[in-house]
Amino acid sequence: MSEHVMFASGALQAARGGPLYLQLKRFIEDAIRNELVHAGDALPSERDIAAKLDVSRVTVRKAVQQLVREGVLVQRHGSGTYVAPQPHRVEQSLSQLTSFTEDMARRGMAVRSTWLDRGIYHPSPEETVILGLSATDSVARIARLRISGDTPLAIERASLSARVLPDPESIGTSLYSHLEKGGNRPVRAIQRIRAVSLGEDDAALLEVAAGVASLHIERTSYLPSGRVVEFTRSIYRGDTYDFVAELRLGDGRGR
Ligand code: 16G
Repeated sequence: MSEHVMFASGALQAARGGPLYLQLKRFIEDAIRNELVHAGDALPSERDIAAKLDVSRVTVRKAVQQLVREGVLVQRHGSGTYVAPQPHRVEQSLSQLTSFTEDMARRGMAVRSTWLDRGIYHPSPEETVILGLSATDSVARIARLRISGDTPLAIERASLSARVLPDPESIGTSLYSHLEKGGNRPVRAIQRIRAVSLGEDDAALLEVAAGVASLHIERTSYLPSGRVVEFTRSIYRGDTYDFVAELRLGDGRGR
């Protein structure tokens, strides 16, 4: 790939802004995203990249090392640096209330979960307030690592009133289909999304480096009666998920 247009001189200009090594890092990420280079392709040598782009070898090394840490590139001893297999990106609509299982089924992707926890607990003050529990109520907590194929995509930690989910052991693969059977499937939800960098434990579960960017999502789901049925905190891998919202021109235009 040493003759690859990706590293034509002046190419870095398109990725302007921030320290040079971060510009180069972004530039390589964009090239992978735009399929200018593919999984398994070898990167030119550090010296070639530095010469072509007119940057120092230290800059190239820093960018490459960071991408190796994030799993975007792999280094094979003695043979060079390659583009790592890229996870399949998943799009989730922000206007439909769907479950993880349904999202994946729509894309024909196989899904499985590893249970991290499931049981009945004494609720935290936060769970009591959000789920509208009374002093004597218990809470059902389920925590799962959600996996598609071989790729862990998300960690989901859900709390529900134990009245709604008295036996967390009985959930099969889908929480929502289990709730549906009992007439408790949510019909509406509020979702709050923010960026976080992954702590060590969550990063290990998601098989990425600690500190990489991910999406923290809180979903509060409601029954037709207006009662909260589920409060879930999820961590989605930033490199595998796109959340897509359809926007329409609103009434507040020009006000
Ligand atoms: C989604 C929901 C989660 C819900 C789960 C049920 C987000 C961010 N989260 O992953 O709140 O508990 O679906 O999925 O979308 P399941 O029915 O496959 O267990």
